[in-house]
Parts: sequence; C-alpha cells; structure tokens
Amino acid sequence: MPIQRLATTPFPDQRPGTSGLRKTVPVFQTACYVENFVQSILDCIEGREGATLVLGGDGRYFNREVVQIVLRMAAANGVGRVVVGRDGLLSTPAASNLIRTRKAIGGIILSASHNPGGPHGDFGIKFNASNGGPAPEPVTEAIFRRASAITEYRTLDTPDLDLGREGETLLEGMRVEIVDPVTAYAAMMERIVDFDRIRAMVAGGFRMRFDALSAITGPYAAEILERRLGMPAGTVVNGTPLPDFGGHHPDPNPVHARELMELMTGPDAPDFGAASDGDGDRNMIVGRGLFVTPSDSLAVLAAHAHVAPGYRGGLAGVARSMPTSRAVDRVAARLGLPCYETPTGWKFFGNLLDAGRITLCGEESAGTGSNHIREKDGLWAVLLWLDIIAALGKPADRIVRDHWREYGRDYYARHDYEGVETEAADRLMTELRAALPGLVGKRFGGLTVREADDFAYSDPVDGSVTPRQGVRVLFAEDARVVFRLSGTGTSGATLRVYLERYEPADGRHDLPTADALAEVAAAADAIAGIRRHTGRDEPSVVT
Ligand code: G16
Repeated sequence: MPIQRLATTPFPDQRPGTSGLRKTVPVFQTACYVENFVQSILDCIEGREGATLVLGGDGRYFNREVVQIVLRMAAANGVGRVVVGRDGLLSTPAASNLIRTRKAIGGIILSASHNPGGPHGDFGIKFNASNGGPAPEPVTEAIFRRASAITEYRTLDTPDLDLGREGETLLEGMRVEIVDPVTAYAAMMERIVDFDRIRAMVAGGFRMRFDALSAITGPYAAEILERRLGMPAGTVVNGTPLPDFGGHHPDPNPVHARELMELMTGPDAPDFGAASDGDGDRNMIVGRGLFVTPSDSLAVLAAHAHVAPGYRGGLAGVARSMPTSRAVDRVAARLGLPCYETPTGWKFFGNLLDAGRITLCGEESAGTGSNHIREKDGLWAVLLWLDIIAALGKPADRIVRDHWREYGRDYYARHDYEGVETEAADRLMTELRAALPGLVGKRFGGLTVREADDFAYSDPVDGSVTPRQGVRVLFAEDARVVFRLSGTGTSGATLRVYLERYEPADGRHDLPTADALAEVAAAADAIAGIRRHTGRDEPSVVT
C-alpha cells in the first residue's frame, strides 16, 4: 500500500497549552486538524524510523477515530512499533509507565484530562517524551512552529484495525501491539505499596468508596481495589468509562464529585473516599467528614511516604507548583529535604525527577506523583494514602488533623472565574503586573504586602528560564494570593485566584475555610479589581 502524501494548510491555533493541545471536539473534527497536529508531532520526533511509540487515550468521544488516524500516520512515517491499549484506552499514568518500560521514543496521549467530554465537549492530543513525561516547552514550541508551516501529511489508505483483542498485528510493516491497559500498571503498584498490609486492613473491616466519575480509572480501580486488595464489589462506583463521562465533569474536586462529598460528610460515610479524573492522573482524597486539599495531601504523603516499600530509603527531595500551598515546604524543612517551586504544569517536574533531585511532587490542581513515572498519578496517590493509613493505624481525617497540630495549617482555596472574556482577563493581568512595583508596604484590611512579583522559574538542571508564570503577592501576616490564567481551558479565559493563609496556633484549625480566607479574598479583589474587570461578583467554582 503506497504512502499517501496529502496537501494541507496550517491552522494558526495549534500551540499546545499547559498540557498538550486542547480544543472542543468540533474543532478537532475540522478536516485535517488532527492530521496536521499529529504530523507536526511526528516530524519533531528525532529517530522515529523503526522506533517504538506508545498510544492510547481516556476513551472520551472521538478517541476511537483519532487512534486509527494516528496508527495510519505512524505507519506512513516509518515508526517501527506502536504499543496501544486495548480499544485505544490507556490512562495517562499507564501510558507514562509503558513509554518508560518499553523504552519507547515517546507516546501520543489522547485526552483533555479533567475537561468534560462528548460531541460538544473537549478533546486533546499530547506528546510525551521518552522519559514518559509531557514534552518540555522547547519541544512543544517546535511542534507549534511545525504546525504553523505544514504543507502536507503522510498517511495510508487502509481500513480501521480491530483493537478489541490483545496481540500483535502488522500495519504496512509497522507492528501494532495491543496490550491490556491495566496489567503493567497494576504490577507496578504492587511494587510501590504494601498490598498485604492494605489487604489485612480491608479484612479488618476497612471500607472505602472510589468514584471513577465514568472515566478511565474505573477498570484500573476495579482490578486493584476490588480484585487484588479484596475490597467488596461496589467499592468502585461510576466505573465504566463512557465517551461523555455519563454527563459528569470528570474533575475530582468537592464541586464535581458532589455525590462522594455527600457520602463522606453524611452519617454512613465509609472510612475513606477518593476519586480520579478523565485520564486518571488527578486524585481527590476525602476522610470521614474532611476533604483533604491537594496541597495538604502532598504534605502528608511527603511526611509519611517512607512507610511504603517504594520509598523505604527516604526521599531525595520534594517539589510543588508555585500556586500550591507551602504545606509541603514545612515538611521538607523538618526532614531536611530540598524543596523546589516550579511553574504550573507537570512538565516542569520532569528534569528534577530525571536528575534524581526529587522523589515526590504535586500541585494544587489535584495532581500528586513520584519518581515511578513522569506524570501525576491519581490511583497511585490513593494507594499510597491507603498504605499510610494501614501503617499508622489511623483514619485519614486524624492523620490530617495530627499533621496540622504538628506543622500548622495552611488554609487554602482556589477561586476560578471561568468563561471570562479574553480581553478583560488579559487587561486584568496587564494592570496587575504594572501595579506590582507599587504594592510593597500597602495595607489591605489587616494585611500588609511584603513582596509582589511575577514568578519566573530558573530550572536548576538545565538552566532554562521560564518567565511570567503567575503573579504572587505575599503578605507579612503569612498569607498569600496568586493570580494566573489557566492554560487548559478551551473557551474564553479562566482566571485562577489562589488564596492561602497559615495558621500555626493549635486550636484554630477548624475554621470554615471561607472564614479563614475572607480577608485574603477581599485583598485579592482590591489588588486586582476582579469585579471591575470581569463583572463577576463571585467565582464560578471554589475548590
Ligand atoms: C494540567 C497539567 C497540570 C496543571 C493543570 C492545570 O493538568 O498537567 O500540571 O496543574 O493542567 O493547569 P491550568 O491551571 O493551566 O488550567 P491535567 O490534569 O489537565 O493534565
């Protein structure tokens, strides 16, 4: 079958954002839109001839079609082997693991992560490099430049492959290896956490609920929690991945995982609750009656990870994204560990992990991970929590309260203003940046600005500098507000305002978060003119 070289013209909007190219499904369905971007990725993979590529997605609407397009194009571009999940499915952490263990040259992951799916929902394509992590900025920029100048793409005129059965098949000289999406991932988890210890806890009556939000982690959670750890059937709910996530917004937070929150705060709450997102890299942790913020979760995991077999030797260091609360910094200081502050985006952890400088890292946006792969990993976080609960013999809510008693509490909330007019959001950020030099020393209610800057990151491994990663205003009263625009939305702009206040005193750890942060929220509005610029009286989502 001869290779087809088909003429095309560039689309101007194919610049990857925080995590790959994310657009609505109708945009991706535009003729040549997928092909242009995939060809641009393939063009930027040096040494792809004869190499192995990993391919899979979170099963959202359009996954099935795009998997077939990528297979044909990979074959026409000389790729030697594609390892693809059965039915084209792979969670993002499972894809990262396969890229590493199969020594692939990289992977193409089809997902818009926590964004809603369906014919009018979102879709996304992301390239991960040979370390298993999201391509770093120089690579995503090269892909964008290529996409901006593309004139043709290569493909085959072949029928769709049947991806429903595991095994190997040939597509015009390229081997297509169809693998079970769960097996290798589950085996990796058995090496990291103590399954026997968790099984014993389950045998003793420990009960949990895992809400897969009708997204990719259902089969992973069912295999690991119910089959391998012996939890009763029904522990995993919404466990069948659906193309539109059953109408769920697959973002594991107290707003979108409302049923889980209601259960965990009600009279019949099990011991532990957890959820994951569209592609399985995010996690939500809930104790009885207590939502654990991702920032606190990272701090607790850092404090106790050494109980798990995968971290017995201790941690090399930790990292958090800049808007993530400083709770983990306090643990690192106590343990004498290096602690790095990176921009938002998992790709920035890659160099630190590859260089062995950190073992654990995490973000406020419900992402936590470790050096086992190069993506955040939702189910891994849940399993590490389970192992810590089993090892300490304490429920999650007590672990967190004890943690606050020991380290103090970083009250934390994120206010999202979604669907803001792009010009208004840009104006807000521009005015804010211009106001920074004059802010120091100013008082807002009971808060005094101590420092204000636009975060720039110098990568300690390769020396690269990434400027303009979010405006931070630090107050002398150990409080902080951060402003940035989301890089994962698909319509208009989303303004994210991250609020934080440290409370060291014992006995002041049970305030409602909104009360503890009221003064910081008022200061944020006074500083940035949120109402004035957006016309909104309140955020669309508070998490
Ligand atoms: C992606 C990135 C994360 C980032 C998050 C939010 O997550 O991988 O590193 O924290 O987006 O980004 P933003 O605030 O720019 O919307 P995911 O789970 O969507 O891949």
